[in-house]
Amino acid sequence: MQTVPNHQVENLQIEDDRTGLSVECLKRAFLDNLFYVQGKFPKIATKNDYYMALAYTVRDRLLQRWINTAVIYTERASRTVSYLSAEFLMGPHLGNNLVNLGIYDQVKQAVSELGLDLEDLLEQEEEPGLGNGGLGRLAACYLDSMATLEIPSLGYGIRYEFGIFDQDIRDGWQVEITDKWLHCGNPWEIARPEWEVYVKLGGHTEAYTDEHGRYRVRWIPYQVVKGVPHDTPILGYKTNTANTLRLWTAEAPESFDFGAFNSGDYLGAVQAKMVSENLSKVLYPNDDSSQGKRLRLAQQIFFVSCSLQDMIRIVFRQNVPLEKFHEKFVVQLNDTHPAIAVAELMRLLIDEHDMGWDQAWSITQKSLAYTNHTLLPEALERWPISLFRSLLPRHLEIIYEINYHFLEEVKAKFPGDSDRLRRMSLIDESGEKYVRMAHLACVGSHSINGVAALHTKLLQQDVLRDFYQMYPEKFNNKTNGVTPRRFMVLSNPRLTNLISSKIGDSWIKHLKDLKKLEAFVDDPEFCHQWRSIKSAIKHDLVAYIQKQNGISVNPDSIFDIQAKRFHEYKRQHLNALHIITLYNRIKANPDIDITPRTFIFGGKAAPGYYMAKLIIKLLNSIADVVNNDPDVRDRLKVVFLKDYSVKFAQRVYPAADLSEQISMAGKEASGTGNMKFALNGALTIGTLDGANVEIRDEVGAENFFIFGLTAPEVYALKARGYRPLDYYHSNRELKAVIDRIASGHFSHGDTQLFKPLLDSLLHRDEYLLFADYQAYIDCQDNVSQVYRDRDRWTRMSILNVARMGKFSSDRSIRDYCQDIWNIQSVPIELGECIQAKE
Ligand code: 7GP
Repeated sequence: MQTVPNHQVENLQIEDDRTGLSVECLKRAFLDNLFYVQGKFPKIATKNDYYMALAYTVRDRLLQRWINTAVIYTERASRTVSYLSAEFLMGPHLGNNLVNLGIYDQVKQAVSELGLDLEDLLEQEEEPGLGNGGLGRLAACYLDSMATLEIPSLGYGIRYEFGIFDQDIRDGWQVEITDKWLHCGNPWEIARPEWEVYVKLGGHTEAYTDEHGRYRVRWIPYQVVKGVPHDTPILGYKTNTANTLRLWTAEAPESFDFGAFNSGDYLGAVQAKMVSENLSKVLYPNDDSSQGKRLRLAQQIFFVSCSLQDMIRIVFRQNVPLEKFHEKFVVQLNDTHPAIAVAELMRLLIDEHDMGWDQAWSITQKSLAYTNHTLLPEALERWPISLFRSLLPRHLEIIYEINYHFLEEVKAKFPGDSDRLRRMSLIDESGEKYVRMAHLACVGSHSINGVAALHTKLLQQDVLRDFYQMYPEKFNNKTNGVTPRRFMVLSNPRLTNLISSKIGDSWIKHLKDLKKLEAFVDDPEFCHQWRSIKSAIKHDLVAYIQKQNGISVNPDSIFDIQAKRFHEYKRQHLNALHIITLYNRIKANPDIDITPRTFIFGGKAAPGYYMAKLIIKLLNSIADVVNNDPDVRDRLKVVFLKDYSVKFAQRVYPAADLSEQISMAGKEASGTGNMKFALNGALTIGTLDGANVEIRDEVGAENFFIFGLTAPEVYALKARGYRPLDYYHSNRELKAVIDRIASGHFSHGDTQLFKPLLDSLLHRDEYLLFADYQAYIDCQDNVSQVYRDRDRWTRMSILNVARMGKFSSDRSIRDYCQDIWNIQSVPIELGECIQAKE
């Protein structure tokens, strides 16, 4: 109910159809939006029309909160977090907004009274897949937590026209299809053309002397691109805070085309427009690897420059002096993709806003903070100097100057250590020259963090060791977390309701409260309910698999799931070796007593990553043989679920019994899927890598299936000289598995198909599958044993959930707020401010 200021009718209370939350009001608003926004009436409306009408109905309710939030932030000039990320993997908005608004049930009832099914409408949403995997999804979880904790924040990124490709599987191979997420329109965003900004690219620089006789540099670009912000409100869970995700689209500045148009060069003018628009055309589909492409660097400077200019606009609008930029904003760099911010903020302050170097440098360092997300050398971004100079000539000059001052500092701290200077320089001069973006990020930030305790330790000891020795005070750990709103309340309502019926619902905002579940672990009735819920969810997935893959699956089998990007270090092929081991045991002894298992895989491979795609082909080939071999008698099933996405993940996590987290120790920075599975009651089989270490510490070693070499053991083995062939020759089961693949058993007799994969394992095995094979098989045998004791398994499952409190993204965000951002919450009251402003 809202008060309408009206001088004739004081204090009249009406329920506004754009804000009211009652079922009647939602129904009216829904039909109104169908009519006036979609331009349809029920008789001819499509499902998509209904989805859009509902989305607009929900958006109206968001807008009320969003505008109130904006007014309060503006009035108070609140300190704000800017989260800069090339990826935001948001997942579908509608369901999440219903949960966070607290109107899921009302809306379900409203649409059902109109003869529609809410689940059906939710299915309609095309998710914005503007990210690859872990890093992009983490950014999305953090936006949810910042809004829930009422922390003023802005997410800044790129509004890619094509997000991550859709994956099809043809003849077992991955095929990529362009993702057209915008083709039905996006009801969640609002364009803000009035806040457009311009970004320069290419050209050259010129020195000049200004009117005060100071040495200055002017940049004459080859091209200018316009950035137009598109804003999406990000609502917190049961708060009035709605923060903003601001994504930039690239356009050609109109004025630029006129010359070409007037001279009759119509196509030339259109060409310039196309070149500009390319900048926000497509997401690079690589996870954990960097390609060094010009367009990618152009995307990075594009969104970073747009975002920093936007922050400066806000600073001025709020009458904050530019010298206090770092008091108004703290800018978190999500890996090195936005690391060019170091040079760009310096350039804006010095060249465009007349600031001196020292002051600009101090502001830059105080504003920026850097999160590293990977230990893989191939993912550390480096740009060839020639490319850098041709696209960003002014930034290169600034980077040289930063480097000069920085190396002076290093010399002062470590006199006479020229090798250290060479290692630490922002410029790699060992062969072709490169700019090292991680070094730039380290030097230009006041904080450097890893994403799990082990990861941060390895950064300090290895990847960023020199920087740790130089600036130990900058380093800190921020273990990742996930939002329980999307990954429990929305995706697993049955378990959510059971838990809340026992311990109340405070855990949704204070995940540590799940601890109270421990009191029920010996309650047979509760354990029974727990198990029947898991079973019901598994039945749903069985139906889905039947429909999607035409495979019939035994719902009582262990649902053993590995869902994540395909990468050799994540070792989906180690999982494959286990499947074939079981298959071989059955072939050797058809009556063997094996605990039935369903192996489920989901995930995409980077289109140019041949080996990852071959692993997908291998899994599908194994599925074909195992699922159809009469000897197997339904004891094993292998299912590859295509086109893994956030929407899809929400369906998969709740159904898992066993979560596969089997990367080679020392390679997975954290992992976040591991947390989502465990939160939904799956047990983990995993190596001591990334956040697995902390998950095991929390849930207790007795509730976790750990195996394999530790990170120090991996280093030691590699240092001694690792010989995979020795394992092959000395391990009978391993040899039989490899020989089975080599024989063409899974490839219709083709002995060449998987040879590249086998050769790589037999002769290099960079990720030590053979070294970990026996430990993995033994551990899996133990899993099968434990699963037979249903009571024990259920108990372990409950304890896993009860002890997951640490892994809420709310906890991560609180840690960032305290240790890095120095920022407090700003609660939002509804109503007062819009009207107060009139
Ligand atoms: C991922 C890491 O691989 C994963 O371990 C971590 O949980 C996640 O980030 C969030 O911190 N990294 C990426 O997705 C990625 O693209 C390259 O890293 C920069």
